[in-house]
Amino acid sequence: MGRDRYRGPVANSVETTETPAPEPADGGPNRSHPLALAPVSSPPVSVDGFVREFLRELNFGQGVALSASTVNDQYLALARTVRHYLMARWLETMRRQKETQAKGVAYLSAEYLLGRQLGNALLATDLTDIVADGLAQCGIDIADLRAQEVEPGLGNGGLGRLAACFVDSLATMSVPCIGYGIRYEFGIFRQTFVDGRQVEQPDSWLALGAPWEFPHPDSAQEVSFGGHTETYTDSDGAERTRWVPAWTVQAVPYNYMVPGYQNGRVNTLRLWRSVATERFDLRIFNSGDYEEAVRSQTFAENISKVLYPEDSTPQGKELRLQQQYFFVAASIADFLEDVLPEDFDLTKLPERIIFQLNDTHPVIAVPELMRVLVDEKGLAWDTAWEITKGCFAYTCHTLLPEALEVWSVELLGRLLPRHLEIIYRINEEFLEEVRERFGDDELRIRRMSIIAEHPERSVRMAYLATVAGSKVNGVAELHSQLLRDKVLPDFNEFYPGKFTNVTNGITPRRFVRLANPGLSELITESIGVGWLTDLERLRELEPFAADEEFRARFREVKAANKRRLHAVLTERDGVSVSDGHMLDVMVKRLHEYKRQTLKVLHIITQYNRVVSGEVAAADLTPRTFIFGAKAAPGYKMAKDIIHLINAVGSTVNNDERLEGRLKVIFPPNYNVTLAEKVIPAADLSEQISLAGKEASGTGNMKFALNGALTIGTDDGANVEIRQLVGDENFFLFGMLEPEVEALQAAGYVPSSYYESNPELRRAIDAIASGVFSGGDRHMFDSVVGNLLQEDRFLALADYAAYIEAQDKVDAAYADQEEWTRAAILNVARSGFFSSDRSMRDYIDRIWHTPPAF
Ligand code: 26V
Repeated sequence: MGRDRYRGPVANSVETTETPAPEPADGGPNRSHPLALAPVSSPPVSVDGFVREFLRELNFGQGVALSASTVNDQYLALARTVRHYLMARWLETMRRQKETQAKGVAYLSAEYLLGRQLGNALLATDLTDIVADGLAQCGIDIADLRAQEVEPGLGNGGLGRLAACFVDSLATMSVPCIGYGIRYEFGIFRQTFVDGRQVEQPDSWLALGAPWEFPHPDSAQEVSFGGHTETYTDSDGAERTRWVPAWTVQAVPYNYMVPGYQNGRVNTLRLWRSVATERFDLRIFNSGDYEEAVRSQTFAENISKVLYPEDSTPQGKELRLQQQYFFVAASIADFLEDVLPEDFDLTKLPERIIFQLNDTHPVIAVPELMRVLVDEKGLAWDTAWEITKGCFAYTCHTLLPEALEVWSVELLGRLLPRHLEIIYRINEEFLEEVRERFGDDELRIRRMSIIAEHPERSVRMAYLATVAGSKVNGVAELHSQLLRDKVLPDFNEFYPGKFTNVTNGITPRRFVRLANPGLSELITESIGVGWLTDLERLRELEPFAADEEFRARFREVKAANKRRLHAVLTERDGVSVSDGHMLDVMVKRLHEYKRQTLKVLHIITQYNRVVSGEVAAADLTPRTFIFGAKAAPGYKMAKDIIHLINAVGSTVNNDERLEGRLKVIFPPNYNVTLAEKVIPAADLSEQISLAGKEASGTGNMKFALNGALTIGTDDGANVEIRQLVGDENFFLFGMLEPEVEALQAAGYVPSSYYESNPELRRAIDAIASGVFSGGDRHMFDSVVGNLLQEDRFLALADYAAYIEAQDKVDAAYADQEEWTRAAILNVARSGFFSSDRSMRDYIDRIWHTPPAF
């Protein structure tokens, strides 16, 4: 399959080219040709040099003259030109990695929410100004080309964006990393609203061209499914097992550059696409059954067709398990066969690689590595298990019990029969160890078994990951503690030292430097360069909080960011951001535990205060509320809440009694691109999940680093944000996690809060009486009924505290000098939340992968 690789000298300095090797006798490519050995050169770094390269790409790559080119032609040509500037670094990174075989990370993630690539590539190469100048000479505004890029939305939310931040940080810190994942043809759906209700459209992110990817169909891996297993005796007389699969697909790798920030390193993200195997197809084609052959092709290509848009409730869908196995099997084979040298001693594998499991989605990699080592490489089970345990670590991203993945034994056995056998054996040996330690404590055995018996026999993927992983981490202090104490306490007792915390982080390159150039410039002017790769240096901004002139400039940056957002939203959705308003923002997936309804109740409360005459409109702090949220297409309550938000918005926005002092904006299709415009403009960050439910949150960090103040519960990373920025610079409200538990244990009755709090009652009554639905009293029955009867996430119990905190926000905002001081301190004290720091924690405590060069 064209797998032969270049096997000539590895050095590619010009000196080695003085005595060129002779032409190969067979007339094949002369791989020792001096020009082939010379380092790939970057295009000249000058405006003229850039223009030449750009026009060459436009003419020869895109096949159009400048005068005839569309914006998309220009964007594609620009993207390809910019990637030329990264190419030499990429090839050099690969060459050195091959040479040194330094230990690296293989990040296994079903999702990467990358965001647009162009701006990041320009930043990494420090070419932004040259390119802008060169394009201007061609009569092109770089902003128009940036706007042309469709972001690859290959993730749902926090977990996918985290993966993207992590690979950025590893490249910037010169740590060897290969990110493995799936090249979905359709990423997260495009959200539109029809009469205020969410309607999903396919995300055709590839339709206009994909200039950042490098397909390598010749390096495809085969991935098999189904069939049965057989035992046989090998030539040494040993009893062995082989898997006889029923069908096979090809996994084609698509490589993406992951450039470090101006450090000469470019790591690789390798996403797999499924296509039908030639062999399989040909057999059927030759048998004359054309239709069946086409069907099988479609079937194979389905695997990487679409990202599952659920982000909390696993549906146990067969295609999803196929996706999971597809990408990890391809990745492990790729690593063992194509990345490692041929003669590699597999017992040394843990010294060379750590496979990081991003949640349970890739956990089927554990039995897959065992299968490869035992069945294919012929290692003894115990040897293979020792290797496997040294090669995996597991990150858990949730606390919701319903989000913990399980796969029915029936499905797993049908799709991956050999893997099920391996899981059974791992479980058997694990439970044996548990028995040795605790005796025949059957209750404990049942609790800890990787195989659950009820409601149907199934495999608990989090348990499998915990047993196999060298470390298990949560994503914020509180989350990790709850993971140890509440979710996996038996395992914590059984494996002392295995559990650890790594608090999440975000990349300051994208979320400060690119998203907020105004603030970045102000920071650099004040504390100098260097903070972007050493974010704790933001501490040096602290004294500036007391400087009136600095505060004025900081406010001007915020105001400019609001104007920029206004321009974006006007162009995108035809809505305007009112001047002089506080910008109060809640952007995240729509989920009941995140409590968007609480935010809605606050808006309605303010509305009612004016409409009832209790508060004069003129006395309201002018606020614009911005929501951004996608609901999983099958999550009815989440979609009903979206409908409610839009309905409240249109009522509030059109009620003249408010004199324009409250405004609700809900731009559809919130994504990374929009986040980069919304977050820098925000004054107030809404982080109001029920305590104990949000594992970490990462939006919360982005807001703090961009100078918004947080109103939040004691949940996830909010806890650490508040500790760092100081109580006085954070609006804390709501029950603490133990109080939540106590209330639930005592029997929570939401209606009692409704009965006893007149303002809450009035807000809910307004929904129920049709104020926001043109008099229709039933439009929002589901939401109202749910709040009054169930309210699983205790929104009503936290309502009073929330409103009180919001009133404090209004009072605080009235003093702009004090507010600005607090905002500056939020920036100065949030350097901890750089994903560079997260990476350092993983490296020191879990991976042991030092920087390579
Ligand atoms: C979970 C599932 C469950 C099975 C069905 C499909 C599916 C797809 C994605 C996910 C991931 C949801 C988990 C997630 O995104 N967790 C978030 O991770 C963030 C990064 O650690 C963290 O900040 C958020 O608090 C956490 O909700």
